[in-house]
Amino acid sequence: MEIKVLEGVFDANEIVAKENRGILDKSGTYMVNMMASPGAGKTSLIVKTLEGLSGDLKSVVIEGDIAGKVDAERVSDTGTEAIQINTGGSCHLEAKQVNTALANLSLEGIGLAIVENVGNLVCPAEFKLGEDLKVMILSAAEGDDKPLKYPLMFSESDVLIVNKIDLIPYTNFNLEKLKETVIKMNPGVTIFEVSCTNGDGISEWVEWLKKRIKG
Ligand SMILES: Nc1nc2c(ncn2[C@@H]2O[C@H](COP(=O)(O)OP(=O)(O)OP(=O)(O)O)[C@@H](O)[C@H]2O)c(=O)[nH]1
Ligand SMILES: [Mg+2]
Ligand SMILES: [Zn+2]
Repeated sequence: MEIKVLEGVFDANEIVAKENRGILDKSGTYMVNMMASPGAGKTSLIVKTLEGLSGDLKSVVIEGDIAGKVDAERVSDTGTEAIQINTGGSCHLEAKQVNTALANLSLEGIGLAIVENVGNLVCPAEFKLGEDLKVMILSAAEGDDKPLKYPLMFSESDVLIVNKIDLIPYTNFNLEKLKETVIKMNPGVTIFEVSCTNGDGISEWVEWLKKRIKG
């Protein structure tokens, strides 16, 4: 019996990702894809980032969730336009969903689009969205062994943000060990250490992002 190989699924995604890239280039919009497991602090970091950027850059947020609009509401409360994608069960975002979101936003004058991917440490890393920057967040509460168990996201990401560093004293999380493991897997990665709760490290990340967007 002939075995079907589903390579085409990814090819089709890449075609739409390139289309997204074209749309973003036209409007001069920088797009960040934020990925992490559920509850690591994606929405918290997005809100902190928007606060840090205030006035410097007009932004929009594309929220990906299986269901609900809780995160889009949290972002919208900051005064930034947010659009919610409900994947209806799928555990990652694909380029076509982002394409639809981009078509429903007015990108004129928008310098930054932040995408919050579905909370999942596995497959969001496999799907290009047309982004400029892949950012992954790992919270200290999740353990320093995660790069060894979920290698793709750690090796694919341009930036690793270690969040919830305020919790480190209450855990066995070894920050130095984590950084050593990740750098071995991904020597080009840029690492930030932050707490969305007390604001530690947020300005370093925001300043770095601003410079990166300016090119
Ligand atoms: N102690 C501590 N708690 C944090 C920090 N950042 C976020 N939290 C809390 O962690 C929980 C999850 O944060 P969210 O920002 O909703 O996480 P998320 O990754 O967007 O979650 P999903 O969208 O459901 O995948 C919330 O109760 C936050 O208040 C932090 O730096 N320190
Ligand atoms: Mg969220
Ligand atoms: Zn998935």
